[in-house]
Amino acid sequence: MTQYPDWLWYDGKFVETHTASTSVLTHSLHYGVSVFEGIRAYRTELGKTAIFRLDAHLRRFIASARAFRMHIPFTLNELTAAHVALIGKVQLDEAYLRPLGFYGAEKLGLLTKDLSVHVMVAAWAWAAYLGEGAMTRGIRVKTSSFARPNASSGLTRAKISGTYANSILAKLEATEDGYDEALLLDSQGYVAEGSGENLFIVRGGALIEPEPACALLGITRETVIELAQDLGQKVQSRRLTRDDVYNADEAFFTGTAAEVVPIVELDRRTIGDGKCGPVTARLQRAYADAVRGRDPKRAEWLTLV
Ligand code: PPE
Repeated sequence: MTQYPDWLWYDGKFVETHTASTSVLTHSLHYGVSVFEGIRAYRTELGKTAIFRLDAHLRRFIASARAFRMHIPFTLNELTAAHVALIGKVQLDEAYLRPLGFYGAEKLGLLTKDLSVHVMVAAWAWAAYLGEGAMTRGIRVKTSSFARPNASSGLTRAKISGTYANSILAKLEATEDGYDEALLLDSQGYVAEGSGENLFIVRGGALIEPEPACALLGITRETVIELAQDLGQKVQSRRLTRDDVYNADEAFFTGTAAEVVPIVELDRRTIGDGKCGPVTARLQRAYADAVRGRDPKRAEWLTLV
């Protein structure tokens, strides 16, 4: 079980975690419309903890809500201050932060008008998302029988809890079949993303991402693209099929929780030589340097606590 710290931030105040609760008639619990983010804070070389790309995450949080016409009753500045203060309150120097915006319990029924909106932020230590050793050894992935919902059946950029019913089905299927993670295709059969990560492949020296038509626009993805370009790496975005991944020289997943994780097998096909490849390793190092304050060019990505 996760050991959550004693305090979280709830509607503008610090509240003791064991008393922070909501009604079973909470609207978001019934219909899955709540917005959330996953953010990491790292101990940096500067001797202080820093939250990585907090501004980008909070802007996506507000945009996810806005797309559902949910009004978050706190400003970007107030949310920023809440995240910074929470890290201090729980006294963690490395943490995963989870803001959640959700509708209250005034009434059920699909119309979300006149419902209150609540925001909570929790922080806890969340180590190796895809298991110990995933970063170095790499992971085994299975193509999911569940497709990622396409752009005509909902909102694909919004980070909404309900969308994760699809991710959970894919993750359950892959892990129960003995794999570490699932790869979801779009409804036409092209590669979309992992259950909680974006995908990249390396082929003939080029870094290629699947055209993100129905995937979440990951902030780690965007970070890795910028870092790759800094290193003089060519980056392309195009439609990818499963066999593009099978026959790639390297493949990896990116995500806030997962970070940069090599994929060494898809559907029992070994990718490259079955080890973390050199481009992946270089980007893992560049990412670690950025989040830990060792890359002066990227200081603007850090919110010091
Ligand atoms: N796709 C999906 C479906 C996704 O959930 C994530 C993040 C990403 C891509 C990568 O996005 P970004 O973190 O902005 O680079 N998944 C979050 C939730 C994980 C969870 O299990 O909960 C995360 O990594 O924090």
